Amino acid sequence: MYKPFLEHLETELNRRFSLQRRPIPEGLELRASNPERHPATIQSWCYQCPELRKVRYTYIDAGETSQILNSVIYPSHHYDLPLLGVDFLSFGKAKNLVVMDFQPLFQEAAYLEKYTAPLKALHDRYPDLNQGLEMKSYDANQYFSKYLLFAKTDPKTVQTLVFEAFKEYLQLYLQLLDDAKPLSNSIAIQRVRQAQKDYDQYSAERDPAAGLFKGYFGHDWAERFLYEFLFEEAIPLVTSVR
Ligand code: BLA
Repeated sequence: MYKPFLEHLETELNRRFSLQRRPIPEGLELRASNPERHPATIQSWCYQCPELRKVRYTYIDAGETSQILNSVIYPSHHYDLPLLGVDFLSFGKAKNLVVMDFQPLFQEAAYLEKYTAPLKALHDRYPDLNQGLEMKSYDANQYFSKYLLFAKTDPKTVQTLVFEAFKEYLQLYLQLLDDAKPLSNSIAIQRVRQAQKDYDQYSAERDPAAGLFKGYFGHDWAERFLYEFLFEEAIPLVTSVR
């Protein structure tokens, strides 16, 4: 379902950057579930280059049951740009959830104006992908912009409209990155570093995928995947004292 998206992302990134592999901790790069229970594989890729500190994407293939593409681009700490967040999920034919945003590191008006206002025109061209859905796990006012794509849709729309929107959002994001001037002030750089770290902590604690990872791949693997790969700067909360 989302393989063409993954291929497009890979092609565009490789066209613009000289990406180097960024190591994925042992055992987390590829994993298969117990095929007798619910067959699924999860595979991840991770890269870096001078402009991008961490580019990661993950594909879950559970055949007809679920197809998921999740990706986050973290720019270098020298750029205060939003992160690019992508979460495309299909469960059977019936449930297709697509989310994509320039995820702001800060919520100050001037920052939002600078980095998310350019998205508005694009956003407004995809009314069918902006359904004003309510978020249950996340707070829409933290690390999300007003111009995200957030929709429940059908497989046909995924292959057409969502794919178009994905390409355009990615293109605009890479354009913003091209135009960005690196920060030189060490306090400003430190602030970006902290904000990216806070994003990891926030996301690890709220990720609605945790249950899905546990169901397919087991509790221990799921915890490692969340805290050692997806959101490696997050510190696990102590959830039980024995
Ligand atoms: C929702 N994302 C979800 C859900 C799952 C995932 C299982 C719940 C779907 C449901 O409602 O049944 C899946 N999340 C994943 C996977 C990974 C992950 C597979 O991190 C990692 C491999 N989520 C993101 C990013 C964005 C994002 C980068 O990881 C930003 C675009 C958004 N996901 C997002 C939102 C929801 C969601 C807004 C809806 C949750 C809500 O209602 O609060």
